Amino acid sequence: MATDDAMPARPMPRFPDGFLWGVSTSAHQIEGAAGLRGPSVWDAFTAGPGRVKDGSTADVACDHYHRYREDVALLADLGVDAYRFSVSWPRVDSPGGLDFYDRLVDEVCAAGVRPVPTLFHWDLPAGLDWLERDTAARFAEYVSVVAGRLGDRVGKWITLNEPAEHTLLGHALGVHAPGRKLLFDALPAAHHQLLAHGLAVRALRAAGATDVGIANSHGPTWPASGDPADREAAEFYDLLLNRMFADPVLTGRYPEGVGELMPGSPGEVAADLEIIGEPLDWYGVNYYAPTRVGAPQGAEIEFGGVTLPAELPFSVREIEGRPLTDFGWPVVPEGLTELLTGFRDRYGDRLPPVVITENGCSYEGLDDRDRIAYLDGHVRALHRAMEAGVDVRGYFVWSLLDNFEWAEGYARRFGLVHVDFTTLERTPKASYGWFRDLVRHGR
Ligand code: IFM
Repeated sequence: MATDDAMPARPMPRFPDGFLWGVSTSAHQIEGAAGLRGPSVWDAFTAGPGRVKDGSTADVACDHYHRYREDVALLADLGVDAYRFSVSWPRVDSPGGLDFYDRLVDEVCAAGVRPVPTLFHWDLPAGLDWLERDTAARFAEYVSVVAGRLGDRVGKWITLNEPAEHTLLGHALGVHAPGRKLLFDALPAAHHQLLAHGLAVRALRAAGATDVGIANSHGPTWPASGDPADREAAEFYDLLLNRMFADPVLTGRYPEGVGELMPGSPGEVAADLEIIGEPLDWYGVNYYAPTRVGAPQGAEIEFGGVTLPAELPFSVREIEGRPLTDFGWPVVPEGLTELLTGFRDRYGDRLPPVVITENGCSYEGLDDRDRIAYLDGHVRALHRAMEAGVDVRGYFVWSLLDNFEWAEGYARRFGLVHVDFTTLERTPKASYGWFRDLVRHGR
């Protein structure tokens, strides 16, 4: 717990007019009402023994499906400009499923908040598989249906959330749905999601959308030492987490050596990259922490709740001397400045305006001063990147509500609002009040 003198006291720098302040959630993590939608890969995964640490499921979660009006009232009171939520593909595939998003979008708009839907946040309908190329085409069809229904009220769209995590955790390491442990054979799942992204951009534009982005997770990669073996391992990790997902989207090319590993002939991959590199109106960045990486150590490593196998060509090392969140993630606000200025330097004119689509931390308690200190530090770090010339247009806190934190179950609390998972009562935390003040001031 932070002490009082660790609490932010300095005035917050001013952000430009029109800067978008928001909060984020995702369907599977908050909606519940599992009986009113088809199953997703996450339902099947969660049913397996030992997959979710506290043995919980997302069947009820925050019961947002039934309590969305209460949650939108919390948004309105918070005073945010925008609300990022996700649309559940298995719900849209079920009778009456799209009606829910109709009601939600109406309610959000009536509260004076801009709805920002993400079209895929990991809850793939059961029976579909990102290892199959056809899933990308099916995604584009689903996107057209959603855009046709909500496009009269939704301006800003997000195609995918964090294809890197969905690939690495879900297909390579097996700790998220669908639970595959393919290591590098998971790469087709990455390519097909990226193709789905490009096809979705085209489908959204065909439906009249003019404000389309993606939410990719990124973080600086710090070599464990100046030793060439550590540097090489860190470069490899940077490729895996950052470049493999940013390069194709922003430049229409994979980093050297990666395209050859993707499914299809060189000509087919090149044709896919034309679609994947469809220019975006803005680029979403989810930032939590940097990663310190060294040469492999020939042993399994515990990292952020995940056991990394010994055969990986890198090892993740502790970042020393930093406070840790309850999840064990180091708190490094200046990593956000470094990331954004680094992206600007790496991608130059190809980087459209950036929106921070997620940033946040897991801490227990209602008097969550550690969360305030975390958010305060990161908002200032963001401002420093803007002063250094990076064009950043918005900042979304992850998350509005405590929710189902995937393989961690309900044990990790990221919300500005506490949820009692027995009574489902919502209670704003101290950080909610802090963010409300910031949003007012930032305007
Ligand atoms: O809860 C997740 C979210 O679904 C994706 N980004 C990271 C968050 C915290 O782990």
